[in-house]
Amino acid sequence: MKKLIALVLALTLVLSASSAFALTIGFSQIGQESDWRTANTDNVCNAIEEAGWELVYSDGQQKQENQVQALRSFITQGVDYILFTGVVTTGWDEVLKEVNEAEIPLILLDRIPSCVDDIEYAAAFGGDFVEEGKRMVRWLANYLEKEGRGEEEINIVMLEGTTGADAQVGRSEGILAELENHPNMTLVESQTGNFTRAEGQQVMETFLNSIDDIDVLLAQNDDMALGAIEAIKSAGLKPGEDIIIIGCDSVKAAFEAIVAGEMNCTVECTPLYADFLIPTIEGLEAGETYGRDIIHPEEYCYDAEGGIPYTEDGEALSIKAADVIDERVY
Ligand code: GYE
Repeated sequence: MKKLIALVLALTLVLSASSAFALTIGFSQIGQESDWRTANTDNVCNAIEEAGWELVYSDGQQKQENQVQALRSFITQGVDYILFTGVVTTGWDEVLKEVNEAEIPLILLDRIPSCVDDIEYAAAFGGDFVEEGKRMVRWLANYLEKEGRGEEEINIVMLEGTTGADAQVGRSEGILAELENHPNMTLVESQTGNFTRAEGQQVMETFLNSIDDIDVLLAQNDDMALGAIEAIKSAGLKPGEDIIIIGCDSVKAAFEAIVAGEMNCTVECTPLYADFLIPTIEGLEAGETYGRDIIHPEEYCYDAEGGIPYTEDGEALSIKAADVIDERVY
């Protein structure tokens, strides 16, 4: 009997030593292109560590092949869960099927892959990118109306996100769809700025050099808008006055630009997924299921004065950025 107890004790020690953590979570992140991404990485990674789970983090550095490699290494390591957001929408079918075959629960967040209907996943959380694009144009139309410029011919330039990224595809779709309702608005030029400040600035410089009369900049994220602000200043123009600037994400730096009068609006896309993610993993551990719906967090729209409608029903009104800037942590 004593021998048996000793054996059980030894075995328990070996087992607990080999799994010091209750769970191991592999997180394949896209890269570090924007303030949004930094906030998202910090929020998710800190929450996993605070939950007492082991985090295996991989930064894909904007390369699909790096992310494919990371996913395969998560399978080899036998992690308990995989968190995944893909740099582009296409080309994930094979590797995500491998994840399914390995029976590792997959949680999709942020950018959803286009093969979503053909794979198994335990839960999915992402931005409503088409709606965000529509909000950018709805806010613009209602703002121009309020300024007495509702009938004016308006020239728009657009900075797009990383080509083929869910957030770029969706926001472009929403923006173009909503522009159809406003024949006085013309999209004169649109190019990618890869969701970064540096490229936002560069591309805006080329826009300013080649287009005479730019009324509005639609930037598919705030970082590109902030880069473009520098280009507009260098060209001797006043950002936020000579050119109306609308961004997306609602990061603190955009609120600061709005308060400084250099940016006009930012449509929210939250990077804070931890409050969904941690309870979901705990729920899955307890045997709960979450269905196939992609859950979109509730999001708002911020500007200098507040009070501008941006939803289809016209009921939600923009919030004054100065009123919330202190609460924004990213
Ligand atoms: O808007 C942008 C980031 O996928 C929603 O990626 C995300 C986007 C976000 O680089 O700033």
